[in-house]
Amino acid sequence: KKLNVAIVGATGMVGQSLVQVLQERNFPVGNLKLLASSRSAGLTVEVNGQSYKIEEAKPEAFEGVDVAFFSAGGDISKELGPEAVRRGCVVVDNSNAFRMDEGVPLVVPEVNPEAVEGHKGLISNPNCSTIQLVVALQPLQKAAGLKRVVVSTYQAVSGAGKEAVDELENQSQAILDGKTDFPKERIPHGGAKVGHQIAFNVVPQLDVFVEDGYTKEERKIMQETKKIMSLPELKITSTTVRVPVVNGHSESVNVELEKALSPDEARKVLSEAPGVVVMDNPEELSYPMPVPQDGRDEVFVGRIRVDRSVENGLNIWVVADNIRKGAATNSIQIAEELIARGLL
Ligand code: 2RA
Repeated sequence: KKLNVAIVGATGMVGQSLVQVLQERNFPVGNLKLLASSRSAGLTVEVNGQSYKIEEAKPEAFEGVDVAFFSAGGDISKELGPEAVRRGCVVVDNSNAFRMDEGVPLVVPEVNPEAVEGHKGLISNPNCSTIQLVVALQPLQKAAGLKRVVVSTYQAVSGAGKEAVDELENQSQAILDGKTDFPKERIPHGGAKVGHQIAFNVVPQLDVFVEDGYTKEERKIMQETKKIMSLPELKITSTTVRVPVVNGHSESVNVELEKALSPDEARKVLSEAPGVVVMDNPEELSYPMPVPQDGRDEVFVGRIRVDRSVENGLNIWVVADNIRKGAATNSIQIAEELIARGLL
């Protein structure tokens, strides 16, 4: 059966990737509506040589739509998500508006596909840095039980949107041209009083500070991981860092396990896990990196080694395309899961 699909936030990086991934995966699209703010309405966007006209995102736009992918920020999701659901549409929301709400499934299909069963019209797509983390943690949890997780991220500027990508490129060029005065508006977050240079730099702040010295991004990783993995008591801490990479988030993940798991055993369970590619051959300098893994849908894991400072400790390195697996692809996989279960 063909489904009528809407994409809210169609002009953004995730919105454009959604159009592309729908095509690549042969998602059964009947009518495709691309929605955005009134500012963009009337514009056309090109994806793979095909052009689409943008319509204004407003409640009536969801009449007759079966599934809507939202990626236009939390405020739009809060305003229009319930309007879409009221009109019989299933919403897969990429914002953080509803992720921690009880009754709203937060889904990574490789980890908790069954969570879609309880949905009431709205399903949340987790934060990009959480998605790649849980895809890599789940096989370790199943094999040996997680006792504690320490994650440090190296996040690309595409996570902060197209303007942040432009800013990194413009700053880099300006610096190479010997300039010292250039815009610093998007990092650590748009709207911050002070912006930081991201070109040739590293910024240990993503999003705003929330409590106890943590940032919102760090809190998302910790809270969302517990919800998706159904491990409310999991000991987990995180530090999130923006790096001058265009696309692809990397994570250094230290785990303490309940039972011993050798690096070889970890490689085996990870390579058998859905959505994971193990890339771990130090002799050939083979490990995941954001540049070669750009454009891929899998989560790549490498640098698997023992952490001898604790009992049953392992270090792993996890890389994924944050726009695809971290947002667009995961959202579409959620809809595919709904279809497979007869829920859409
Ligand atoms: C980022 N996770 O990378 C955030 C939002 N996608 O900036």
